[in-house]
This record gives sequence, C-alpha cells and structure tokens, in this order.
Amino acid sequence: MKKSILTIAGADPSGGAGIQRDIKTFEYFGLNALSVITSLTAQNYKMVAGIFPISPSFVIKQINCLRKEYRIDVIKMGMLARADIVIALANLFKKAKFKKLVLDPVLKSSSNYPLIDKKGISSTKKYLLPFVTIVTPNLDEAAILSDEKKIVSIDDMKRAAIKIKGLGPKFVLVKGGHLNKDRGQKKFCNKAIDILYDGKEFEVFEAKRINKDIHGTGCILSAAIASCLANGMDIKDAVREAKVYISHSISELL
Ligand code: PXL
Repeated sequence: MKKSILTIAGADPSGGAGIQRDIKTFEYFGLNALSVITSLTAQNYKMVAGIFPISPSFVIKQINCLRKEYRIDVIKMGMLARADIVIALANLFKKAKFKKLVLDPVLKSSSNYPLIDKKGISSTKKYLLPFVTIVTPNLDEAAILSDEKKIVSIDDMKRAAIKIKGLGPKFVLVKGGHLNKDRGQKKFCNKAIDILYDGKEFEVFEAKRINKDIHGTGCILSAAIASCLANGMDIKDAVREAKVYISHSISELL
C-alpha cells in the first residue's frame, strides 16, 4: 500500500496553488494524497477575489477523521487563513505527535491578496513554529516572520533564518527566488538561491533561475519536500530533490 501524506491548506479552484497543487505533487512522488481544507478561495490565475475560511473545529474534525484510518507521518501546511485555525492546529500537535511537519507560511497571494489574518501571523510565530520540522518562507515571508524590514542579500537571508530558527522550528529554508527580481540586486540574476539553516550551519542550494510568472511555486516546493520526507529522505536530501523537481516543473510542466 502507498504511504499516506496529508496537506492542510486552502483550496485554489484554478489548480495553480494550494490543495490542488499539493495533491498533484504528492501523486508525482508516488504517495497517497490526503487533504484537509482550511479555506475556500475564489481565484483565477491572475487574481484572488475572496476567501471563505472553514471553522477551526471542522478543520480538526477532518484531520481526526483521517487519523482514525490512515497512518500519517508527514503533514504539509500551507494557507491557514485565520489565527483560530493556527491555534487549533497547534493544540492538536501538542496532543497528537506527527513525525514531520512542513510549514509553507503563506501570508498573501502573488497578487498581494492576504491569505491569513494579522493575528494569524503572530499566532503562527508564537504557537505553531515550535512544532514545525521545516518552515519554508520566501523573502517577504521571512522578513515578516523575523521582523526584518527588507531582505535584499544572502547575509540578510542568513540573519532572518537565525531569527526564525529562534521561534522554534528545527530547520528554516529561506527561499531567495525573488532576490534581485524586484530588489535591484544584479549579482545573483540567473540563480535561485535558497538557504537552509539547522541552528548551527547554513547550506546553500543553487538552481538556475527560470523567469516565468506563475503562482503556486511555494506550494510545489514545500509539498515536494514533504513528499521526499515521507519517502524516507533526510532534510538536506529532501530539499535538494525538491529543488530538482520544482525546476523541472517550472520549465517543463507549467
Ligand atoms: O501560493 C500561495 C497560495 C497558497 N494557497 C492558496 C493560494 C495561494 C496563492 O494564491 O490561493 C490556496
């Protein structure tokens, strides 16, 4: 029987991001894809028109119903929409132990529509990050989670990673895909550089930058990392493999 993996995230009717994208990624990695929806969204590939969060108790009910029948070692979390959902999940993780939790800290859409409320961000920092195995912020998300004004260099990425690690996750992966795109950095122009921090050392992952304007790449990367963890890889190999998959997806599939 296939191993099961769970995503807890928002639904994207356009299929580019969220639950729908996670399921496609999990299936690529040969896993049985379980999915718990935190929020509906109304969107197309250009814009988000609205969100409709699910009640926290119903989010937890969906998860508990799955837990009765499936062994779930790895969970990927994406759009969590509201502080009360974040807190309900943190309370669940206190009681129910899962081996690995991957958090893509989704704050807004590529078109700048907020996908979590303000209190949800502080609750993520305070209550959720201590349970997380790996958190995968992009530069904007890393700036907000670390209370830094702007992240425009590799040194800034490292400083933010250290601060975020202080909030409790085992690993922090700061994704530099947007470095230079809208930040005037010429030096790294044809590379996508991500930095992994484990509390002691930094590991730098480089890939060729592919300039395509698509949303959902954060969902794909975190879902691919979670999939590789479910398939037994360690964190470094999972990140490396997930980067190969995302480069392939961006250039070939999307
Ligand atoms: O890519 C971030 C993201 C995550 N989850 C959902 C989304 C989006 C972006 O629009 O809609 C459901």
